[in-house]
Amino acid sequence: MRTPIRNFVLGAASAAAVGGLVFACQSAGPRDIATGDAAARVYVPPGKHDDYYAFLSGGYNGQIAAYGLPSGRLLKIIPVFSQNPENGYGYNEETKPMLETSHGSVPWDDTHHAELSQTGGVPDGRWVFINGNNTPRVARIDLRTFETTEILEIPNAAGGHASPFTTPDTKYIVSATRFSVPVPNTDVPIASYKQNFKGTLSFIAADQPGKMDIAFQILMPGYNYDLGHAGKGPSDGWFFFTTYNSEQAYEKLELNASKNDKDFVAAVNYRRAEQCVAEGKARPAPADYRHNVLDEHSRAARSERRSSVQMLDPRDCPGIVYLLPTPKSPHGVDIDPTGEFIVAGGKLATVIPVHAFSKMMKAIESKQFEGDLAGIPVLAYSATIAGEVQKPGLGPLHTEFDGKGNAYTSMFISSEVVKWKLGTWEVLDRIPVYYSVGHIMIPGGDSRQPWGKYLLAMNKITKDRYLPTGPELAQSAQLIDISGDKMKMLLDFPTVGEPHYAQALPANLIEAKSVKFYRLSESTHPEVVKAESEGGIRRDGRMVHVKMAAIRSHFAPDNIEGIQLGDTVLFHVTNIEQDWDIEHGFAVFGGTNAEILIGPGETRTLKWVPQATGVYPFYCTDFCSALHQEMQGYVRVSPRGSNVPLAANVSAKAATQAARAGQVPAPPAASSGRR
Ligand code: RUQ
Ligand code: CUA
Repeated sequence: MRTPIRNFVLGAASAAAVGGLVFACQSAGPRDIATGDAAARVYVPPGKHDDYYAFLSGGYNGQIAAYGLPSGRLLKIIPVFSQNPENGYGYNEETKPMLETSHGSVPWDDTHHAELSQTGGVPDGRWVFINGNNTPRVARIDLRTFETTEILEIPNAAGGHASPFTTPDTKYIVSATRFSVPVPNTDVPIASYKQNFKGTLSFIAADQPGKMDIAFQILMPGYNYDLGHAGKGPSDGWFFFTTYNSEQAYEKLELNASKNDKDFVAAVNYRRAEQCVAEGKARPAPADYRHNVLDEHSRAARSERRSSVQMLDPRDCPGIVYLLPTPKSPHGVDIDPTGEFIVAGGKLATVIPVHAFSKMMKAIESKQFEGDLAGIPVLAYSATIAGEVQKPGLGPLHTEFDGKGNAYTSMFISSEVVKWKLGTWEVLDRIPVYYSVGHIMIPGGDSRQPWGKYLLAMNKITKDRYLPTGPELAQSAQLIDISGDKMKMLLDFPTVGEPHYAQALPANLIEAKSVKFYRLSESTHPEVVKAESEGGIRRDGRMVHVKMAAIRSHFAPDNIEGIQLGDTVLFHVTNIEQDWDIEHGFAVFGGTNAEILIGPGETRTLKWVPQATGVYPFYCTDFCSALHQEMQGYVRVSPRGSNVPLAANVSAKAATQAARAGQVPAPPAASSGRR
């Protein structure tokens, strides 16, 4: 029996059982629980690769972080919904359209759930999807390039939390609204919640890159929708969502949304929904949303507006949704690898309830209904429940599976991971985690084929675990060995942002297809330069376009004159290298923008509006070569109406370097009059 080292104060002034769940940490230091050989089990020698890629959501940093496991080494931060000055994502002209929404450009979001694409119910390493929780969006990240290539806004929704979980074939990913809102959203009294507020479940066509769209939406009662997972095996064709706030409270939810003993798992027969749509039972509903795609060849994004969705009311399509009563304010809903068990994490429940899919189907056949809500049949709890895990701990949130008949559930309040057996529901083991664990992740642990060697616990609070960094401390992940009977703590590592869900898979499913550079010969960017001689400058009214090549270790052109105050300058910089990992950066003195980081073979555009006359240096920000510090140039800004001619010259130095490298020195691209 492990000694608890923490106190959790269930402190609510109201004394309501559901009042504030206040975390308290004793000052006594945590005991060393890592086992003797833990270091060797996570040690990846210099020059060796990790066995797994792990993709952790960044929470309120709006990004995804890719780590190697078991080492916990951070490999890359992939910007998704948030601008990233480090590489110019969302700042350069090519990627700005990715952040367009019906509300305008939204340069931030709250990413929650990373979800790998699947084939046959198994992660396949093509894409990882992630949701934006605030302005509901889903994004596709291409795992050949580790970049965000597509974003779809979700209309008729507010807060896309139950998202973007995938069907076993990636035909659909889903997004359910966290907050119910008027659909369509209009000016109504908040007190008319019960009458006017609705939830929606969106099924998003996802298997064609660049073509994500809302396949259909299902109109649901005005509850909060929390999480979801697709069925598989026998339950393939069904999708399960948790709901809470079946009380339909719209104020003081802490209290008012925690009154009912049970809320629901909504079971959706999406094949039936497809039929109803095909039979014309959905109605086109007005919607306003954006679809943003990064073109593979120009590597520039475009944003398009969409204005309608197919909306299905369950009353018009009986048999698409059933409600399974589930204690109490359930959070996660996780389907075991066989597809039979539906595990709900009732965050205020004292047990972990597990529904059986086969029992659910029988209950539907024999109409064991307790009633209906907004035309949706409510099944009897006793008819669907397969078992309850007794005394699992406090605050069960999320469950993952090891593929060997075991389940692992995170306990937020009692800060532990609990291992239990599917079918007998007995608790087999528990391990403390530091502290307040949210999601846990086993590579493939929500799929048909978990690679059940490690479990990663993602913790919300670290308190005394790391060197202090002022009032805000790191969040952390902890790697646990689950290959034996007893769980063994292996490693702690701080994480970026506040991770929620994560996904991981064997590295070989991604490693071999990783793109090394973008082919210059295939670039269709309108301002690409494929050789230094193609650099130049042109004026279009008050807009000046500079086309520039970047190659070790110069820019061509590197001296620019004839810019006037009031001009907007667009630097279109092409990195003409065709070599792995040779990036160049570009930043201009006084620029009110981020830098741009340009991958080999790509073109990125930095917008600059000079504010005063003078001469401004620009330089490469990425230490690319021995002569990186020489990789620079100047822009001259003259008064409005000045007679300094527009000129973009290759300096003598750059010309010599080019000649040495066997390239043709570029002639001055425009009239070369220098003053
Ligand atoms: S949900 S732990 Cu989105 Cu549990 Cu974060
Ligand atoms: Cu290019 Cu430094």
